Amino acid sequence: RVDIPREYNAAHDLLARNARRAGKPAFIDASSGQALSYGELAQQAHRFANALRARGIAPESRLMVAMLDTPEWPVVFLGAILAGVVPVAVNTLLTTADFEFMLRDSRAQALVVSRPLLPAFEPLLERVQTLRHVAVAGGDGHDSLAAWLQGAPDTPEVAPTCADEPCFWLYSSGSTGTPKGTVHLHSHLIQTAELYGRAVLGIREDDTVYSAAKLFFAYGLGNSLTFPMSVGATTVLLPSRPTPQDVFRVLKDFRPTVFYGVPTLFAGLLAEATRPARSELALRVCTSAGEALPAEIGRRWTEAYGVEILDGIGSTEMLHIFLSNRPGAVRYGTTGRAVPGYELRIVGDDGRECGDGEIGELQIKGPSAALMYWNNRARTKSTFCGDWTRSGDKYTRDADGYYTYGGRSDDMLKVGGIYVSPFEVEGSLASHPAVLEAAVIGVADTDQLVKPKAYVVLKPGHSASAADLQAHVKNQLAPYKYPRWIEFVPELPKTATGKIQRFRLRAGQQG
Ligand code: 3SK
Repeated sequence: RVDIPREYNAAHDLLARNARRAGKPAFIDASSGQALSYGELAQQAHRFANALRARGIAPESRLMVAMLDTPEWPVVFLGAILAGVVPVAVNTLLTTADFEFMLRDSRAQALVVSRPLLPAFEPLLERVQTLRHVAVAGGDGHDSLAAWLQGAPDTPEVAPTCADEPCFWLYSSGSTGTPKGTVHLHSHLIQTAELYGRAVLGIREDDTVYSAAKLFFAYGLGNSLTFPMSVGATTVLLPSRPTPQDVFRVLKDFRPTVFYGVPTLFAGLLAEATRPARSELALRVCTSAGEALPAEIGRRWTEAYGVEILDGIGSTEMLHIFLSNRPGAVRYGTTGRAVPGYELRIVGDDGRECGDGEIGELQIKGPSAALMYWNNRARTKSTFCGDWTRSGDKYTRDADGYYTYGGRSDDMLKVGGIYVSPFEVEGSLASHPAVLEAAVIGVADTDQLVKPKAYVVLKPGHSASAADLQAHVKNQLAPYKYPRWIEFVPELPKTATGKIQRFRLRAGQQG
């Protein structure tokens, strides 16, 4: 556990650690090649903090950050924290309906939105009355982020925050499709940097890092911002969706030493017809999280590129990885061992702690557990149980302390490392005029990676093709949520009380 003083501001700490590196690139935009130095980052973050003060956006109020990964993202995030304002970073892949929920739930007074994302927010600007200020990143008018920054002094003033007070929020996907505002404290960022970034990953000042997971994910936030800033390393950011070709381009052109991926992406990279040679890359270590890394993908990557993938698991609630493989001690097919500083236990359905080899729910105790879910007392109480946080993931542990993933305790799916609620996809399918009812489960593809599959019952006398239904879902929900396969069935398996038995659909897939 890292000792943190009572009076502590997370952004001030991360910037102060780099005061002597003013000329060193902190963030590089891979699309333009433009770099923001540590000196410029500090100056612009203070400008942003002063711009918030000038607009009367008071400490403890919320600011929504809906931004693509560019060097302006850390300017806004850190600047808000310097001013004591609480940034709420949101998934940019979501829909207007999702953003409306999160704006109303967080009661954010201000929003910084990247220009390409503005159309999704435009219908909300008048409708959500609590939203008073909007700055457009990448815009050029008086409401642009550039204008906010230009009009504010860079006088360094740091809000007198405490280590134990709310610092930022991330929205965690809810099992019903309603996201949960997960409130993190000022002390949490540096805890994850010390416990995982430094002690497991061995992040160093001379590293250049690139994360395919975006900054709005807890995984991406640690990977691209906290860990590199904690030691003065350099981060490469890619604003667009990382296709395998883009990722190889970044790995070749910017030669990161640390690459943080997710299993679906490693599979996609290995499937590329033309891949760079090992000598063209400068990797020393890779990480994977989001969903369990199939052993075969790990082995093939190490064979091709001579570096290990450290498979691990974290959560939005714990902020980063608490269980991970370590360099030199990787066992593919497992998620590794507890990250020192975190305690893990496996609890059976009867509430008793499991022994080695017994399956149960993984629970975590550690210094970066979120304070609560905003506006959601019931889920806060069922997830944060005293010192222990419930993961909802099933695991077994072997005699050497290595943990192996055994599925979810609920029906949630992880698709490309992002949670998808089957209920939300079912709801979208059921809103199609031809659909009577639908059930969604996760099915492994040829790389052993889980994707949504829907079983659909059509209304008598109606017809619809799989493509029609897929297009319908894509239209309503974030694009990664659509069912990759649709099977039309005469009826769904149900209990006597009418509850869908997804476990029977899953069993049908296995057998
Ligand atoms: O999905 C994960 O394993 C993860 C890792 C780090 C931080 C956050 C998450 C959800």
